[in-house]
Amino acid sequence: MSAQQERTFIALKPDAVQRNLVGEVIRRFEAKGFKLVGLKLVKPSVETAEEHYAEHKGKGFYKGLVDFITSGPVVAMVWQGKGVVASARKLIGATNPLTSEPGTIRGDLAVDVGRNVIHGSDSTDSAQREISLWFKEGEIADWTPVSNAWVY
Ligand code: RTP
Ligand code: MG
Repeated sequence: MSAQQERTFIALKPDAVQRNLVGEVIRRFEAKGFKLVGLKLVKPSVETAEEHYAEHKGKGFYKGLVDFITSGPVVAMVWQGKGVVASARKLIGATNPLTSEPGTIRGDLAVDVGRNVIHGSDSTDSAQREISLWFKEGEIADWTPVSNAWVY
């Protein structure tokens, strides 16, 4: 796999959909230079949400988190590009939007830790796990830009 083929899983949470922030967030990823290779609107099942956030099982916020993420449609996406996993986390900002830097998605667009607009995989291993949890193989389409010469 070349560096440019690294992939991450991004989900716009139900608050992002309700607040009409879908275009704004996608714009930031496109403008950065990453490539959209998977995209769908889904209302997650409790099973998917629980598996997605399995690392947080047993924590005080777990049930509220699963309830929130299953409360309405989310925009599930796969983005591809060099260093996309770590870079997406930087674009997204810290978990608590009150401490996320201005200029980040959460820093610019959110206030509450339980309504922080977006999820991004925290490692390449998590990305692989989450992409296969949310997407079937045929739902991801790599494509070749007419020219990448001004990004890479
Ligand atoms: P995410 O997984 O959603 O991308 O967020 P993250 O990596 O920045 O943060 P993580 O520690 O994985 O937490 C997952 C989500 O749980 C909610 N949370 N609430 N009340 C709390 O103290 C608390 N801590 C975490 C947040 O919505 C967070 O995005
Ligand atoms: Mg996380």
